[in-house]
Amino acid sequence: MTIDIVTIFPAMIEQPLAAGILGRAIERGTLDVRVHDLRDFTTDRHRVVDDAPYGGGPGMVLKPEPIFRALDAIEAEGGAPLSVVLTSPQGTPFTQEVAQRLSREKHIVLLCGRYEGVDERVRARVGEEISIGDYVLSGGELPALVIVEAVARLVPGVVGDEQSVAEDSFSRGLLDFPQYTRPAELKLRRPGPVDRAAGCPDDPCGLKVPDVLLSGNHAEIRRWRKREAVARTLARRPELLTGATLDEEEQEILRELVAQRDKGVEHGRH
Ligand code: J9Q
Repeated sequence: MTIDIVTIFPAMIEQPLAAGILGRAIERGTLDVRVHDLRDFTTDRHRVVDDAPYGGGPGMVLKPEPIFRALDAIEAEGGAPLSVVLTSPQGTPFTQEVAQRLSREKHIVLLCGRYEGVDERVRARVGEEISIGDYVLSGGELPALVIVEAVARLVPGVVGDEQSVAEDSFSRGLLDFPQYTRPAELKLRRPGPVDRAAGCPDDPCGLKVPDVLLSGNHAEIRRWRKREAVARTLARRPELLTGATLDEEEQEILRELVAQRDKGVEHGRH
């Protein structure tokens, strides 16, 4: 897959992409990411990419011509018409489903917007506008990196273990179950603030790994993990359960947990 990124801050994109799983995929050639400095597509001596908004007001707006020239140059290299994605707060929410759809494209172009805005006429060349969430940022560079990472992970060969990508709990619409590693018991002198959350009767400080995970009983471990994943999703992100794909066992667990919760509500607990 080829991803072109158009930005006024190429260094913000290049450095993070060189590290980790994406860096290796790029080295191997599984993924081709090309970063374009919008200033290289200006024609004036001062390489100006923005200007004051017509109608007045604060801030600067990205000028249209350098963007059109950059997109024309990228299109000329590739030959085929471009799928241009603009990162902006006005965009449709970025979800795993959107990442899956984009990962099936051979070539996408990410255009990094600015907080102050992009000349509206650029949208004639934009196929879709994507927001990664509702918060204020100065520019679309970090959103573009988020999109690249989420999309690239779904491209065959980028992540080592295809199986784990396909089975990822979030792809199924569930939060993950709790994970532990050694040691089986943490011997801390002073219980920390995190400890209250765990609160098992035999382990009030939550510093012991649940016995079931040490039992070697793989059927029971699988059941425990399902219950934890469903319970966490119900408690923290109940709206995810509407679109989740649950197997029979998970549906049964969910019915149990909901019945238990509703019984609690009836008795005045919340
Ligand atoms: C360009 N806040 O925020 C969330 N998704 C995209 C953005 C964004 C922003 C400012 C400029 C993109």
